[in-house]
Amino acid sequence: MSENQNHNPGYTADNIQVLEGLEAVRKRPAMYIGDIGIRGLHHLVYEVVDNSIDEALAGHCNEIEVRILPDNSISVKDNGRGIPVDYHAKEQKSALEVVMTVLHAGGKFDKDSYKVSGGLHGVGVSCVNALSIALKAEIYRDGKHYIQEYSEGKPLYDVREIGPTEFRGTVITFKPDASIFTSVVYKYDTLASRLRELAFLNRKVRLSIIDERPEEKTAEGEFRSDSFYSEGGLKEFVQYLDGTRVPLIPEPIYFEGDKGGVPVEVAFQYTETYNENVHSYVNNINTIEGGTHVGGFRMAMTRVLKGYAEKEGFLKNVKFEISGDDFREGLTAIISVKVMEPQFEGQTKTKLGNNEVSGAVNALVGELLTHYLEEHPREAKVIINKVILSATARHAARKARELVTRKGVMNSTSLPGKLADCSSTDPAECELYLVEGDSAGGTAKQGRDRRFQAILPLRGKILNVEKALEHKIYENEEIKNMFTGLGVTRNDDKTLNLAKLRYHKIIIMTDADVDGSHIRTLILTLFYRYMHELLVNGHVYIAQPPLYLTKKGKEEIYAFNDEQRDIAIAKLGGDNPASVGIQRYKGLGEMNAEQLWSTTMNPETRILKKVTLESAAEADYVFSMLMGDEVPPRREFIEQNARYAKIDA
Ligand code: 0RA
Repeated sequence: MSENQNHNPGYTADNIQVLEGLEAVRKRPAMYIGDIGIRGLHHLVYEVVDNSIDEALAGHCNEIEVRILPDNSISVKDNGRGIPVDYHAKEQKSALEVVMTVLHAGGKFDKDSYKVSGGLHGVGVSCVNALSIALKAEIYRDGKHYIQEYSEGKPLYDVREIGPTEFRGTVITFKPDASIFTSVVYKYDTLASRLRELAFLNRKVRLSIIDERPEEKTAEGEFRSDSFYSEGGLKEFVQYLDGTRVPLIPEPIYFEGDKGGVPVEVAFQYTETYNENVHSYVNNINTIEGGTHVGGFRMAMTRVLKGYAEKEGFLKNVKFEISGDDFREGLTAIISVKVMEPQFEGQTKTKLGNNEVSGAVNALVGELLTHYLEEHPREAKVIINKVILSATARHAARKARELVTRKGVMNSTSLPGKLADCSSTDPAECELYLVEGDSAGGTAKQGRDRRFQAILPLRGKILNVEKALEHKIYENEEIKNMFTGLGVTRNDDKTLNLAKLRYHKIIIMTDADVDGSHIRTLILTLFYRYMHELLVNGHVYIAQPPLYLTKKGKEEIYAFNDEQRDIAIAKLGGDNPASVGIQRYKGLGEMNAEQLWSTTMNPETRILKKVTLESAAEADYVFSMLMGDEVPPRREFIEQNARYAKIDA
């Protein structure tokens, strides 16, 4: 028996406070974990894994293993020091119990360590505990195996020592409370993507995942599993992102250091492409909206590269101004900083606001890049030539672009002829359906509620913006229609002006076949590269037309997937499934206006999937792969049946 079992947990003021704290989490879970949907559900795992990552950052842990158990419980195991279990007279409970039941108590017992990790909301594992119907903490420490279990955050018993062990570490197993979350089914791909990202961001830590749900087994009958490990960290992250792009210099450039107490890590490389792909992280959190760290990086790149180019005489024959954008065309970069007290701003609270970080990144990248250019004149020349090429192309294209972006169509007040607008002028209630093909567009026009639903049919091929120079995209008829129809324009700094956005819901409606999914990806790629803010602000949705109509006599049931189809057949057919007629919808055109309305457009009954940007880096990788030149990885990706962006129901 250990000391910590001997006390009798009296009903102290402390206990009351703890219960109130956990009750607050259960009453307003969204305030603590963001939301109670599929996203919040996955955040529980990230929160627990982040504690293990902290232990790894402190240098005590190099293996983290996530298991999805058959009942959708999650188990996170690490080989760190183990959460302390010693009894605290003052708190009248073990350190473990404090960590598990007191809000924000995580770092309390380890003042020396630099705790900056922690999920988007940094709320600590006690929130996970409060939102779990069952949680078990197992600690392996000093040769002993300890255990404590909780329900809704409340301990079921004091910490127990249950035997000897050779292992050292922590295992947290929890089952999210189904009365709190709208869904309690985990997505393997979502968790795996995050672990891959964490492996790149925290080099030399192995993060693995295994899915022990029988229904998720692979075709070969095995549990799905992955193990992520990166020796090179950010450098390998950049190489992964540029997997289907052609780099100008074989190795990514990597800088690391500490400036004014801010640890900064940067890796980047230039490729033959035209896009800027700068991804940033603060305390392992993807800052999708950027912020001061990205600002500092850009300033340093522009300042140092420009200075070098001038000093070395590269700009003697360049007769026009080189802009900041020119220094970033074809640039893929990852910026990762650790900030003690991060201020997150912006629509989705993923924009870093701390001003001191701008200076830190600017100074560090400035110094190390200056040094790099001095030592690598050949590479420096390749980079500067690329910048000059970008500037030249931009200069040549400027007239064409100005025509469309300013004086021309993008600023014109007249709406595209093909747009069937709605009567309401309140953007908050207005929806724009982007519909594949004139025929389905016609059906949608008949079926819609014209008060608040507008239809823009898209005809023919949509330009693949991944392979096109910027000015080309403004010359494309369908893309111009989307800009003018939506009422958005691009600012000179490449941000999107949303002030006159005419619809707050933009719904992509394509056929449920290969062509339809291709067109959807083309539209999403356009949004991702040129109307990013629409995705960040959650304006983009994907319509879900039914896949089947099952029918017996007068009774009809629509099915949106194979499982629903089989259920419908069983329901309609009873003992005689063969008596049920099944129509497979290949295209929207096979439905009449009334059917399209009732299945896909009526807000009361339709299913819309919201497109969110959970990880911008992963989206970048997928779009460049799907739309780039290399075919083999794309085929493999489509065969694996994964997706391009996280789509939340
Ligand atoms: C505080 C102090 C110490 C370890 C931890 C926290 C710790 C927390 C978690 C959460 C998941 N895994 C973890 N591993 C360790 C150790 C203090 C010491 O041993 O000196």
